[in-house]
Amino acid sequence: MKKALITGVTGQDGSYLAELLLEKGYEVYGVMRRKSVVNYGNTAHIKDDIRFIYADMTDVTSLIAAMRQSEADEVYNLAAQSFVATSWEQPIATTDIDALGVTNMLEAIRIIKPACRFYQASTSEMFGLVQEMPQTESTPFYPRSPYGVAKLYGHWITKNYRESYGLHAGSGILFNHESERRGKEFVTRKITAAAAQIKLGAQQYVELGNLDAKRDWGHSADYVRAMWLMLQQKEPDDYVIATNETRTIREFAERAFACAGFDIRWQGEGVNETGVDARTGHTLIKVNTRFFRPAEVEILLGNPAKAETVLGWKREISFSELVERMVKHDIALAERELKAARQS
Ligand code: NAP
Ligand code: G4F
Repeated sequence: MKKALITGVTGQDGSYLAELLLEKGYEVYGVMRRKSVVNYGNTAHIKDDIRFIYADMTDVTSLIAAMRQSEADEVYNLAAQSFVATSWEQPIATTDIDALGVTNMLEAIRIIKPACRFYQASTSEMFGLVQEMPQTESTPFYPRSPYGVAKLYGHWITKNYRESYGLHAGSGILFNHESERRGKEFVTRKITAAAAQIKLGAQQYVELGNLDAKRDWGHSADYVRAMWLMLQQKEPDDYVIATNETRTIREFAERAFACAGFDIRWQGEGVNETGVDARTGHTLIKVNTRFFRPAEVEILLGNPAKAETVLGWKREISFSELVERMVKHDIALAERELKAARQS
């Protein structure tokens, strides 16, 4: 039985990856941070199948202990301060976790079990101010946030440990991927949760930032398969995982609100733009500059040709299915919450 250690197991990707590895018969260990109230996050439904280890990416001794306890054959380093906007508010913590945390994990592997295979969660945010379209493994990087800069360090240190020590270490350069388990501060889930609340009359409208930004969106369940495939290859390497389709935030909102039964029409321009329901005339979307970023990544579009050819990876969940799944999930969740509130 293979043993895997997942950092960030309680997050979106960590939970889908844990499910995948459990299905494949792995013994799954998960790094979890100590909290004042015990919270298994997205792994609550499989918590009895995961062996949790309390550790923190900023504490190398805890990661050495996690390696010693798990004797992992594969480490998936998914832990991060992953919200780009917060990286301007907490640049030092973001750097400690997302940059130095990677070196801490690599050192723990090098000291305890150098034969262990290592996956690093790199990101399309490293392309930032994009230098070519679409982006591939050879596109030059130009990060635009403290998060992107920290992740670029993590990317290069992984490559460096591969070349310096011969570790089986590689990075997945993953473009945005969402799901029913996405954090509610990210724009897709913010929109699908709002569409559900508005449908049930619990909210009037939602405020968003830059509606013109474009993202290449896939589903997390598809993307964790690529992580696993990467560690099954004889040689370690880096791969872009993306859909090769890009859409604006505006388009995502139109599709999500349509799934909830609304028909969005846009009125006004710039900060005065609003999304109005064609049937009722109600304003459902407003722009608030509070959600604008000091430096924006205007467009991301990834070419996953290398992953498709070498790994045999292919995404299975389309954009429209992704949006539909998220909206359906959030409507059901909102209905349960409303029912519980009425009963209490
Ligand atoms: P997520 O839902 O925000 O999960 C992040 C995880 O990291 C959580 O389990 C969190 O634990 C943990 N964590 C944060 N700080 C930690 C620390 N100091 N020590 C230990 N654990 C810590 O993120 P995700 O969307 O699943 O993304 C997974 C990884 O892929 C991240 O590295 C992210 O940067 C990267 N990535 C994501 C995307 C995307 O579109 N989703 C794209 C490219 C790359 P708590 O539960 O305690 O907060
Ligand atoms: O959903 P977002 O916050 O995701 P972002 O910044 O693209 O980062 C995500 O994807 C990265 C991969 O490219 C990951 F590495 C990272 O960990 C994370 O998972 O914002 C997407 C876009 C941005 O351009 C933002 O300015 O949506 C725009 N946006 C417009 N209104 C908004 C909002 N973003 C948020 N979060 N909230 C808004 O109201």
